[in-house]
Amino acid sequence: KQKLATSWLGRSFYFFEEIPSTNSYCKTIKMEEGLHGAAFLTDYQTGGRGQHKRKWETSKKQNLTFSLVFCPQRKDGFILLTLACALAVLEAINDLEGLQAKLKWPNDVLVDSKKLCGILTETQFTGNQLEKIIIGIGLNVNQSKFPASLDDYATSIALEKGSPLDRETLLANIFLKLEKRFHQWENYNPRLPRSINKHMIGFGKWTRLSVNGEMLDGKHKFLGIDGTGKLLTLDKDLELNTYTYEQVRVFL
Ligand code: BTX
Repeated sequence: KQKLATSWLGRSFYFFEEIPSTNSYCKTIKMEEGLHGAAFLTDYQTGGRGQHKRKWETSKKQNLTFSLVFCPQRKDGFILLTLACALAVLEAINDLEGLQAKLKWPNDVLVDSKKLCGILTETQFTGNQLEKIIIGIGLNVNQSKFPASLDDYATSIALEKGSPLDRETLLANIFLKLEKRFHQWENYNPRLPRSINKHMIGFGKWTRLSVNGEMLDGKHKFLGIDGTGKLLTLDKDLELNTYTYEQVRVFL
């Protein structure tokens, strides 16, 4: 088994056999010394949440379901941080032989167009002071069957690889990649958005977008994200456009 080689991330570690949602649990804890980078992992989540009140469903003892809490120096760029975490998960997956994962704007990791991992980032403020960022990660590792509603849409590492794998070793590698990408994010390192764009589905392609719920008729070339995590496009008139995460849906 691979040992945890991080210097701080995941060093505080909390395990729950069963819990409604690790993200919801993290909302209730008070940030203290030593909790920056703490991990909260469960083997069974009964009320897992996705974005916009969607559900995250995961089977017992087969996947990786956890949240990390951060108290960063940096108080902006949370979309970029979410993508940095998705990138770290992708890198750990692509270290496994025979797998080629891709990022899908804004927060998914896919293999063969099927969802392998979802990320839910939540921020908590006291007044206008950022108290913590909670990053919830659900990664399908050894699950071999999905509910009918997700069948065409979800996959797991084991299904893609054809064999199950050790979750602890994978988690240790994810934490290591996460620590490196977190430092890059916190230090505004330009390599981070470049690495994200390199793995982003549809990068450099003409694609359809909707902005503020309205479909744009002209095609836009999808240029990934800029250094702040905003989405960049080039339109037919060669205008460069930047959009925020909330404004845009990308249809690939
Ligand atoms: P999302 O809103 O992008 O994705 C949710 C959608 O994904 C669901 O509506 C469903 O269609 C599909 N889905 C549900 N479960 C799975 C699954 N196991 N595999 C693939 N697709 C699925 C993504 O939100 C963010 C998910 C974060 C989950 C983590 S788990 C730890 C933490 N705690 C918590 O409550 N949420 C986060």
